[in-house]
Amino acid sequence: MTILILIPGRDCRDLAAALKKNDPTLDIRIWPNDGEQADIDYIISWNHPAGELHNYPNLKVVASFGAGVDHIFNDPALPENITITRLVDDCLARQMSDYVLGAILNHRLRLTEYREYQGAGVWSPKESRTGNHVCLLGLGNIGQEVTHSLTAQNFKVSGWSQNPKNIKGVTSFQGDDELAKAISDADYIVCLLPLTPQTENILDKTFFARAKKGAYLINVGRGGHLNEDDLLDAIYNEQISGACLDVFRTEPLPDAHPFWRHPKIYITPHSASLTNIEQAALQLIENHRKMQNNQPLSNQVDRTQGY
Ligand code: NDP
Ligand code: OXD
Repeated sequence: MTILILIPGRDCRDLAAALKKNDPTLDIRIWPNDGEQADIDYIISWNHPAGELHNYPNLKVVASFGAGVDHIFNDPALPENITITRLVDDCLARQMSDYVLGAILNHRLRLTEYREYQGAGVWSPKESRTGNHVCLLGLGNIGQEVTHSLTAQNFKVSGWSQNPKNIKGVTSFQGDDELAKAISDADYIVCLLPLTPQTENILDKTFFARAKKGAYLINVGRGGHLNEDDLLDAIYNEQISGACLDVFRTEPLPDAHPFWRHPKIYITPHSASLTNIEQAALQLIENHRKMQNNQPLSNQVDRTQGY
């Protein structure tokens, strides 16, 4: 009964220590120092190398070290008979609420514009933007928390998901047929979808053409949701007034990428909401215990839906 932390490129000693703090009896290994591979039945993964999971003949559970699981489904050799779980926690959702509110207010109050004026020594007051309608694509654990913080700030909020939702103060739209209606009147569009074959490239030229002229895009879902060239065209044509992007097709964003220096694109380094080690350790240990006791695991991912 051994846990393997399989997160390439990250120093995982803090996570191992947090897991141990909760259960000192655990055998925890950090990839690539995995020892006897047959011991390992529970893997904590973020971007594991494709095919790697087949090295562990007794693997039962792969736990994502984040809310998203697209990095796990990216592996074309994902073993069939394993359970996949993800992190669902209030801490992630609250950070994301702050980020989305901050991105909206930054645009609304023209704070980035004023920072540029400051650099040029320009004194030029302007009216704040008045747009007040936010549409959230994705009303899951994180999306719902974001709607609460926005309705509390008196934004008009609508949302789009697969299944109907009944969230106080939120107009809910469902399914592909209602996407155009969901976004047509929104001043701010926030993508908080999981990346799946159904949602890949959803933010493309057809989508932008259906949005309200001058809408502002906030993408905190995944880079694969966005057709980057279509966004650049939509901003150039003033169909979209600008974008705040936290996630990208290639991360880190390559040096020569046009987003780095675009005056209407604000970027952050996939930091909208970062996994809190202590919170994550609690959930991971709890699920590990459930696995040992043959109980159903929390926050299981539906493999047919991909999220
Ligand atoms: P959930 O699985 O809880 O929610 C996903 C939501 O998307 C649900 O409302 C679901 O609908 C909806 N959805 C999925 N597929 C479709 C579709 N084809 N059409 C319409 N709606 C769809 O995920 P979380 O809220 O926990 O996280 C969402 C995503 O946020 C993560 O997958 C990750 O990519 C991203 N994320 C980004 C972070 C960052 O720092 N940038 C941090 C954390 C997460 P329904 O409710 O009907 O099932
Ligand atoms: C996540 C993320 O999915 O940080 O948790 O992107």
